[in-house]
Amino acid sequence: MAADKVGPMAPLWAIATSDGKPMAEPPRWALARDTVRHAGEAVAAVIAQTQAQAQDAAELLQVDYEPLPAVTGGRAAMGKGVPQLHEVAPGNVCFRFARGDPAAVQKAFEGAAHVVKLDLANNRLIGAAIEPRAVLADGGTGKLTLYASTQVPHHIRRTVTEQLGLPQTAIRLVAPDVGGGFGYKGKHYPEETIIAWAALRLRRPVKWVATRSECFLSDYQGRGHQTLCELALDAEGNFLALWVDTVANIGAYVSTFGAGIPSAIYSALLAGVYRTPAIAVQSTGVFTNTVPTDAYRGAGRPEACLVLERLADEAARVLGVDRAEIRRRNLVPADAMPYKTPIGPTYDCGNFPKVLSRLLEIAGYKGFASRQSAAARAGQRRGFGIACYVESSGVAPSRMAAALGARVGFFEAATIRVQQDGSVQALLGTHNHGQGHATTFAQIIASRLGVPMASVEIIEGDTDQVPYGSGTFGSRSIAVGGSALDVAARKVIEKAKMIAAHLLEASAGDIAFAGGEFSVAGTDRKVTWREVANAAHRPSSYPDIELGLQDSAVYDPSSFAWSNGAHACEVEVDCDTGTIRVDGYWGVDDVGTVINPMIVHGQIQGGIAQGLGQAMLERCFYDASGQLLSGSFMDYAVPRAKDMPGIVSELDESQPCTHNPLGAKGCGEAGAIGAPAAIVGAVLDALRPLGVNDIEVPLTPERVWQAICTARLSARPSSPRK
Ligand code: MCN
Repeated sequence: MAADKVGPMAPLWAIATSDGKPMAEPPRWALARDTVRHAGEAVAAVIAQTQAQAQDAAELLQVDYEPLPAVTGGRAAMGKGVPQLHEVAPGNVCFRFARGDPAAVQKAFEGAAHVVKLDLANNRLIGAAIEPRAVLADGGTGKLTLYASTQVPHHIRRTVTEQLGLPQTAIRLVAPDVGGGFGYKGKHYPEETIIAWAALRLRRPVKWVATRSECFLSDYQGRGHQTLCELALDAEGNFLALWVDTVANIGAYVSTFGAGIPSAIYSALLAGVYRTPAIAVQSTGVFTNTVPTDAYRGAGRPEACLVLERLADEAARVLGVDRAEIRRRNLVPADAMPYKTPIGPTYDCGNFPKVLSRLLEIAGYKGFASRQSAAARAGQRRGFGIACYVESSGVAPSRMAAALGARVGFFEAATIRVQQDGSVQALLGTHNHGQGHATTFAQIIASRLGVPMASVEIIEGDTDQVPYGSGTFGSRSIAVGGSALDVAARKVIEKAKMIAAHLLEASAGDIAFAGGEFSVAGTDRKVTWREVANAAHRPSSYPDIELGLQDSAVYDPSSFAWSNGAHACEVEVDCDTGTIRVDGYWGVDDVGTVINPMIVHGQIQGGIAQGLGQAMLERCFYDASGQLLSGSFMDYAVPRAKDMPGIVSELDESQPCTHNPLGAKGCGEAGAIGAPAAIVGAVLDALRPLGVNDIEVPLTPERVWQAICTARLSARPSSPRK
């Protein structure tokens, strides 16, 4: 590959550091050269006719490794005398990112009646989609078709062709059903380049499918923060200022969006739903001998939510105020919208107090105290947790993203092609991998064009068919892709009206369109959608109108779509074993106008399952030498059906997004954002009477049991022997 001058893997997001310097961007090759920096970094590719042959051949490879010292923890990697991963990154620092107003924060802290502090870990997670990653490159004798399990086909075509020194037109990238992605399949991987290069070299198809073990070792992981945070409050419990210092363990290299998540995306969310007048955050991206981290469902938002909600609970504890009440006091009121946060973004709409009130109502918060006492009388520990969140869905306004270092535009393109029989093909640059786009996008077309849903075909995931696209991540498909589709549909209707006007011998301005029929206003003269589509394809009678019926739109949002919500859960903790039973889970989510409630509920439920996994079960763990100890499902516990509570989920549609034509805000990550904080809050609430005020996530039975034992031991009267 070096001889063929295959280029390095370039990240698509480069953060400007707080001292104005570019972030450290050490070269990363598809196959390691000289130094291997994390377990799972590929050193060789073996190509054979069968998998068995390839495995036999791989076993013949002899790699002379000289073991080097490793560092795997984010904070540890910043210490003195630790191994340095890259010459270009002294102290293993990739970037130092700062945002907000530290002077205002300092002043507020000086005058505060109370300050609460926490040191919080946000556990590293492994994506674990049902199907592993796979790549197949075909057509080495002509144009290469690269089938890849990616969420971002156009971005991957661009990065692979850039590396191979080819024009983008030399590769057709097709991403069919990919078996789940959760963000980590939305990034560029070495195998995409290696397989494409090998197929071009060998002039025959080459295929690679990861084993589950390879997935554990080499799929990009998520989260991995360690955060010191402090909240200043006045005597009445009003938030005055927030200070956050996060170390983000970004792994051995900067992956595709790996630098943007713990900096630009995470920091923008630190106002949350609250009116905190002064906020300052610094986030340091640190290289370690672990697989790179990147977006994983929520990507920066669950991390911000956990910081804010844990601080809110801690403030309630210290001030002796009810946890719902302290939140109520500090929520941004609905009449303050549009609300400019002190950390940058402006929320266009949202009624946070209404959402929280409704949540507490459906979760029966008023009756919780008596449920808790009844449980205590029976020797059980019961707790209730609350988490409020905002989500910057609809990633991203290209101008904002560019200012924050993104190297790609995040706009979306949609094309609508009407066939002669009136059936419709819609091509979108988004990518469906479990979100139900074929249903919801068809609903949008059907409602706009008045055609049956069954006659609509949604085409995504093929760079030769779809003109451009940013793909699917950041809960962007409805807010950005759906909006592009809406704009394209309006253009198509305008053209169809001209054809209808011709057929009805009227002027286009007099044509009304409703229910799939075009009529001349004030008359009973009408033509159907099908007749217009047919006429558009019969080249005879209307010289002024371009034939055919299709149009395209490019939509670049002017802002994020600010989804928000409040989640609650009730748990019972078994103090003898440390096991947690989640007895109830409630969510009220504002995702703006809902296109398909069943899909939205499903998305929220899936997100909650992942949030529960983060809170209670999942822990990606490397030992000090850099070996991954959680390298299989025997060591890494994802939630199973029996772990899931029944979920009561309500949608509040009273606050449609004001700047996109659908009024829709994203929902794909909502559950994963609120659930960890709600569950951790509930468990700590259950254990506070025992003196347990903190447990590191995930709250595994062992950790919970140890925290209980430690609290009990320290609560014992001191020994008479002393
Ligand atoms: N929707 C709706 N009305 C709304 C909002 C959304 O009907 N107001 C519908 C949309 O039309 C779409 C679905 O809900 O069918 C999700 O839309 P959206 O919130 O825009 O999210 P995306 O489609 O962009 O999906 C991305 C999001 C992310 S970031 C991750 S990670 C994730 C997720 O979706 N990964 C998933 N959901 C997943 N679901 C499955 N099954 N598998 C994954 O890998």
